[in-house]
Amino acid sequence: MKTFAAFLLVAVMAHSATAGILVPTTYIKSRCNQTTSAASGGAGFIEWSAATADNAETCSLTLSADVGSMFRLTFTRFDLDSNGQACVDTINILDGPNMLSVSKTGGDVCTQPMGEITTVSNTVTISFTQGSSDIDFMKFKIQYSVFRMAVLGMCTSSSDFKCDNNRCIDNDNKCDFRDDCGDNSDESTSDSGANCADLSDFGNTVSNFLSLGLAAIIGIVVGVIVLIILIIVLICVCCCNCCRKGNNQAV
Ligand SMILES: *[C@@H]1O[C@H](CO)[C@@H](O)[C@H](O)[C@H]1NC(C)=O
Ligand SMILES: [Ca+2]
Repeated sequence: MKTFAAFLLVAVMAHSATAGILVPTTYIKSRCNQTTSAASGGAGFIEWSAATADNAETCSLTLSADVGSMFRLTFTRFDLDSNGQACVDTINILDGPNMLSVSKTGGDVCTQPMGEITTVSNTVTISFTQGSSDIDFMKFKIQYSVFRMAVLGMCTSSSDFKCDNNRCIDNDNKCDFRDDCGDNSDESTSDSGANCADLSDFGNTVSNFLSLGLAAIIGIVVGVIVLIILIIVLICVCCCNCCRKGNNQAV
């Protein structure tokens, strides 16, 4: 059972690594003032720039999804620059043409992310003005997911996963350690839900092992090594006996 849990962990990590690569990061600066399409049910990250030190530059990026789709945005990083009184970097988010959230002003809020943002339209625009010229390009990171609402309790696409909150997301975004539904039901371990692998078994095994203490762990490790050496010696002895027998018969 424990080996199985370890196997599952490796499988899940391999899956999420691939899923992580498949989820694209779009840099606003390299798509300055452009519109880019977002796959229906898909997900990705938005960042300001791969690396830059440009001063006082404004760029916006519009993500456009199929009609009927909506966006869920959360910040996984938020670290705008401040001059002590106000944030010198500005981030604005528009739902279709409507301004949704604007950067707060005031010294200490520049590192406090805006809450979760859910659009009602199928386009979202992120506009950013870099107010300072430092080399810090890690200003913010937005995780987005595109979802549709289920119709009569059903998702329209067979490759969709239905969240508990009636949103439909792409199956690929299930069990990838990111909350794409908004209620985290795509990461649920329950059989009737997303049925993601339960890693707590493996965690318990590891913590039980570590709680044994150093002496016990060394004891177990030495024991295992001795056992392996014994097995190797036994195999060698057996082989030698067989060879001798074989040689004797040949003579
Ligand atoms: C993008 O739009 C902003 C604001 O409308 C403008 O100030 C900026 O010069 C534009 N940048 C480019 C590269 O088009
Ligand atoms: Ca997910």
